[in-house]
Amino acid sequence: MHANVQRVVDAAAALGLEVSPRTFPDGTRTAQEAADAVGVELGQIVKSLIFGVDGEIVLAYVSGANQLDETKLAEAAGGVMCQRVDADVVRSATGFPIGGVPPFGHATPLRIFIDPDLLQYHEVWAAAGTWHDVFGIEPHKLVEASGGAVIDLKRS
Ligand code: 5CA
Repeated sequence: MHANVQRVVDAAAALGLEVSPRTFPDGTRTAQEAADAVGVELGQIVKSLIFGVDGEIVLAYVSGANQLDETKLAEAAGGVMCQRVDADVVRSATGFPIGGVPPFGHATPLRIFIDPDLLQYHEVWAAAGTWHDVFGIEPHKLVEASGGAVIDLKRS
């Protein structure tokens, strides 16, 4: 198992979750690639997106079918300005590369906001730390384990 994946499995265990990542050699770097690899709907893929809100790094879990509305995320976080951050900031805040950022197990504690559209599925799939590894989880477990706030974040 890749060391990043082991970190995700260990972080899950620390949260009381047992996850079984699956490896896809053709890649799961984007939500579409992950959906195609696993054979699920695009909406079932959890995008773990990092943004800066008034200088605070925050994390949003967004359904693969949706685009994040930066104004909504700023409001959800109680801030004003929301901006995308660059790959180095993603790496330092989470410990993982863009395209492999998992929903938990990060290098720094991050406030988390969750797209409610993820809750309509029995199972969703999230990155497990690399461009090739993902795991399935019941969305309500993801909400409970992450302590994230479920709040509308999607661009309409
Ligand atoms: N492994 C897949 C499915 S779980 C995955 O991680 N998808 S993702 O959507 O969560 O991660 C890719 C996301 O990173 C893109 O949707 C995009 O929003 C973001 N991204 C891509 N390039 C950059 C960049 N240069 N800086 C910041 N964010 C980026």
